[in-house]
Amino acid sequence: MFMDSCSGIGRKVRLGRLLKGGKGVIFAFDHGFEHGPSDFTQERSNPRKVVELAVESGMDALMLTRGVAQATSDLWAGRAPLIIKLTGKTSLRPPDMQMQQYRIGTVEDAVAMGADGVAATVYWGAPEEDAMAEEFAAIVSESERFGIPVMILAYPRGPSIIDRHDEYIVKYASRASVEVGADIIKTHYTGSTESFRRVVESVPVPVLMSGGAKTGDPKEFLRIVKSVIDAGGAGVIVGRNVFQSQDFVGTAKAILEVVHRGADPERI
Ligand code: FBP
Repeated sequence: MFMDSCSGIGRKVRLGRLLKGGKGVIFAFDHGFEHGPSDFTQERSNPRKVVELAVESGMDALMLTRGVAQATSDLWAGRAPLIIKLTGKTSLRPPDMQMQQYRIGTVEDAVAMGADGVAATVYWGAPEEDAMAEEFAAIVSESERFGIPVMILAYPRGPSIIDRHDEYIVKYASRASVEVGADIIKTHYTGSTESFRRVVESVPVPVLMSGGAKTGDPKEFLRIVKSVIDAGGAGVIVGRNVFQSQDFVGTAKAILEVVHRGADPERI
């Protein structure tokens, strides 16, 4: 028997904190950077209010940018594991530059802050795919030194991507994500339990669904979450469907029930 490397052990320990029992509901909250004020009501415009609600509702982990993590550390430290999003882009950029994410943080700073994971987006299919995949591979290499898992936001997007939710496209993006070293995949729902199961089964790492824009009917979102779990998915990484809900804590707790206890959305 060979002993595992220190960083291999660190990666397993941290992964276990993010996905308890292999499942998780991770609160995505990088929208202040990615989308800007249009995503928030005035009442929820201050990130401290939102982070406090996310922690209070028992989210398994928070995905934040470095600056928001620093400004809210008194709220999450010791209460919820942290993932630092290391890439981003604002919606203020010109339309022809919307398909490129760039670096906004380092693995070293994330580790210094006590993070259990780092994350970065790759728009598979974008003209700038090469730069993002190269950046992602560099993050994976940096993470090796620190034993911290790397999550990919695997988003098919580009002139040849007609349907971002198409099974073949999501499967390809997921496989490409494994090829560049992702430990956890966050990607789009493919529309049915059967098709999402085929995506999950095609890769050797946990796959979580990306939340997406808020659904009109909150029950509908819970049904999709249930479908992801039934498909063998490891959970969801959700932002707007929770922080744009009037009942933030109730919505978050309902999602947690479905993911961790397999609750029936019709009975919640
Ligand atoms: P949502 O659940 O709100 O979709 O959050 C997930 C997320 O990936 C965020 O991390 C990110 O800011 C946003 O979606 C990006 O969405 P889009 O690429 O559609 O603008």
